Amino acid sequence: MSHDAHDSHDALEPRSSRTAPRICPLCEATCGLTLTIEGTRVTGARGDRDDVFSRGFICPKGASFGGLDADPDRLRTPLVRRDGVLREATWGEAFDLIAARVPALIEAHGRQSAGVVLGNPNVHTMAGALYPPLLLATLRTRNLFTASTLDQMPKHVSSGLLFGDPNAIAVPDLDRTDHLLLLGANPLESNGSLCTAPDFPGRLKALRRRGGTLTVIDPRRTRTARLADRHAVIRPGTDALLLAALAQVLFEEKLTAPGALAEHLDGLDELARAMGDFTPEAVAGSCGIDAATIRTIARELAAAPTAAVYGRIGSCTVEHGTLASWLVDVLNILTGNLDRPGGALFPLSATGRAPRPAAPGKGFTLGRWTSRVSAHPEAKGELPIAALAEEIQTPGDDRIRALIVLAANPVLSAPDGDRLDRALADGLDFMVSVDPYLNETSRHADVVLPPPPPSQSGHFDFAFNSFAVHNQVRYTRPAIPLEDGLMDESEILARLVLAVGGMHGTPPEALDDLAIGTALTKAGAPKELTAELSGLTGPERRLDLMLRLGPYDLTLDTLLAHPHGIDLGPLRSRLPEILRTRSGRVELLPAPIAADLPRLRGALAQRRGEDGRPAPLLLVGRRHLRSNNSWMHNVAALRGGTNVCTLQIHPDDAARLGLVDGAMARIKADGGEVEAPAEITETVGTGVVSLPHGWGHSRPGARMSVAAADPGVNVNQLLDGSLLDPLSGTAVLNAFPVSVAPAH
Ligand SMILES: Nc1nc2c(c(=O)[nH]1)N[C@H]1C(S)=C(S)[C@@H](COP(=O)(O)OP(=O)(O)OC[C@H]3O[C@@H](n4cnc5c(=O)[nH]c(N)nc54)[C@H](O)[C@@H]3O)O[C@H]1N2
Ligand SMILES: Nc1nc2c(c(=O)[nH]1)N[C@H]1C(S)=C(S)[C@@H](COP(=O)(O)OP(=O)(O)OC[C@H]3O[C@@H](n4cnc5c(=O)[nH]c(N)nc54)[C@H](O)[C@@H]3O)O[C@H]1N2
Ligand code: SF4
Ligand SMILES: [Mo]
Repeated sequence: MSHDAHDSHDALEPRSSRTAPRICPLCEATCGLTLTIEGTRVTGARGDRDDVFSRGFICPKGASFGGLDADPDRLRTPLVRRDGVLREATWGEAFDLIAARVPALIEAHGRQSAGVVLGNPNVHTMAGALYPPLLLATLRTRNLFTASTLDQMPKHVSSGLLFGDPNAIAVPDLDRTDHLLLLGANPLESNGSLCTAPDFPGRLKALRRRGGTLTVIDPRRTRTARLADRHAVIRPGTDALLLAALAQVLFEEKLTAPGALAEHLDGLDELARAMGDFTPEAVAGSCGIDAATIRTIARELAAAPTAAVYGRIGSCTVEHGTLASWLVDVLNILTGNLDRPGGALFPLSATGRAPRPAAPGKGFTLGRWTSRVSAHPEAKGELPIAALAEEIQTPGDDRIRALIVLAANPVLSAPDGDRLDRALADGLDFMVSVDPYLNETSRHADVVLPPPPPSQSGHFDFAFNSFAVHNQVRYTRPAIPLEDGLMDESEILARLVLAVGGMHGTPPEALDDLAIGTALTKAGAPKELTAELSGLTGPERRLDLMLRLGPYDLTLDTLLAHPHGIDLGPLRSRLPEILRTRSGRVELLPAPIAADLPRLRGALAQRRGEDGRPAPLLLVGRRHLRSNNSWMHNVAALRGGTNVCTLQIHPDDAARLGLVDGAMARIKADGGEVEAPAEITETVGTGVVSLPHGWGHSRPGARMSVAAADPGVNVNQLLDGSLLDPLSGTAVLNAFPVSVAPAH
């Protein structure tokens, strides 16, 4: 399976080399790669032309797979803190210590004294999909914090409220739509998010080639904006106002046409009334987009044979993130584009829930409990990660004392890293990190458990297949056998669950058997199915079961027989089967949304410079193609060029502030201040500055030598963690006020 005879005639490769397929885990596009392997080393990576989904596409990150895989800074043994110092240890010593400490802390201080942090790479590994649910079921703590509250939680909340299922996320039908209205996303750098589409750039170009149109709403002139028919430069943080105005125009000009959706909708008249105040004229001053343009965008959306509205990071991690996410779907509904080909559809993944008869569900409830210190409401079982430090530092019962961090680096990725850094250093009795690197966060752990490099792990996209623009399924086994001394991440996480749950010493397979038993019972499937499962490992057996219980009647063996994947067809309509609201209908104006609209009306008053004083500069983020969040700055081949931590600023603002290109600028905001070189550019409008995230690799005790040589600064140090989208608990990472001056 790992030897791909098909490619072995490639004349460019030395005789001793072989190739193996590997789905790329480095972003949401999930491209199929063909790795070249010499001995036990990955010496090359190219796009797999036979991959049913990615058809040979690859980006510079995928092409650097070998460099990342072989990074000498990757940890190869567990680290255990003794006498205050992290030292290499055996796996046995590491798990013994966890088993000795965590259950005792929970016994003494109660379940809430254990906290869990889940980072982004969990959605890129099989282990990260299969074991965190078991960890949470074992610990039963309410102190769960994940990267979702730095990212897409607003979308989960709006989907939960509209459709009754926070995971029912409609994706734009990129390959068939006639019109794409894209807000706050830059897929030419990010390769797409909550819209899994290998070669997103190529798919956007194809949209234009077939006569379709692309409108981009972004405060920056991004590479994606440059590809568009229209780029509207929006004032950061005001997408919800713009989207509400688009809805208002549709109602006012009688352009709403929900079509087949109409029979599934509740609250259309109430929605029309709620949008009444948000006329283009009323929002234009706030958004910085004139009323005529707003009307044109609404009319084009209504007139397109099919269209999709799609919003991402820049519309989520802002003050009105949930309202903006809700309005994206509202517009898709009002124009009849939700759930129809060419519009925005709900994918059906091979391990997803098999379609079942439409029936009223339990609905989606927010705020079933609140955080201890600031009483933040939970969303989808999570508390805002911006509140993690205070939950560790504030004395009291239920203070977090033991922290389990899986694939997360919140010291850089969440607001106010300095405070979290202190909390992790001084406030915890015990901390575990599962991470390949000793970095800004894991350096505080008492035990660090390193997963093997990606070439030594199997790959299946449990998460991204359900956000993919085309239904398909692919599985790749480890391309290289697990090296002596390393432990598969699934086994690491299984052993961790057993150790913290007081079952240390139980074989990890027992946990997989338990998960299989539970899944069978839940599905009402016969226990005998267990004996039929194939697979070499627990995770493979669990995958096999999920495929068998899934909607396509597949098995692991079928997948193994198709190393380049199986095409499961274009996206199809899934309403009303997907609805799980109490009414069994799409609830267009849910109560929590209605209750948040007055806050949005309040924002109408905050016009730019209305009081005569210059408006503060607003900071927005940006991503670079050859980077990924906080952990890829250690790959030498991906560094440099435009992948740098600079403050982008418009020439007029730079002149007014006395900043010259390349000179250091000091940026201040509520949470602190940082210094970065100014990059004077017209790609940002006046009044807007941009700093990328994931930088700031200057803390002692980390072991990322390449990253540390050019550390950059942590943009999230500008935030004090108090600015949140209230419905979702998501941190405001974009569109917050800063002051900028030359650094002396
Ligand atoms: N200002 C600002 N801040 C942001 C954002 C922004 O746009 N602006 N974006 C936010 C978003 S969208 C996200 S998702 C978060 C991400 O936030 P995090 O998830 O906290 O950060 P990552 O940098 O993705 O790194 C996660 C950690 O996983 C480790 N890792 C890598 N591969 C593996 C693996 O295979 N297994 C394990 N166990 N660990 C692994 C890395 O070494 C790193 O320590 O950041 C957020 N922060
Ligand atoms: N190369 C690379 N790829 C990545 C990542 C990475 O770090 N690097 N991270 C991955 C992750 S975890 C995620 S979640 C995805 C994110 O994928 P995207 O959502 O495409 O993220 P960004 O590239 O940050 O694009 C966000 C855009 O929003 C704009 N923006 C900022 N504020 C506003 C606003 O108020 N309104 C509007 N309309 N726009 C605004 C910014 O200028 C920026 O162009 O990318 C993933 N892929
Ligand atoms: S686009 Fe994403 S999945 Fe594809 S090669 Fe690049 S990093 Fe990997
Ligand atoms: Mo993300």
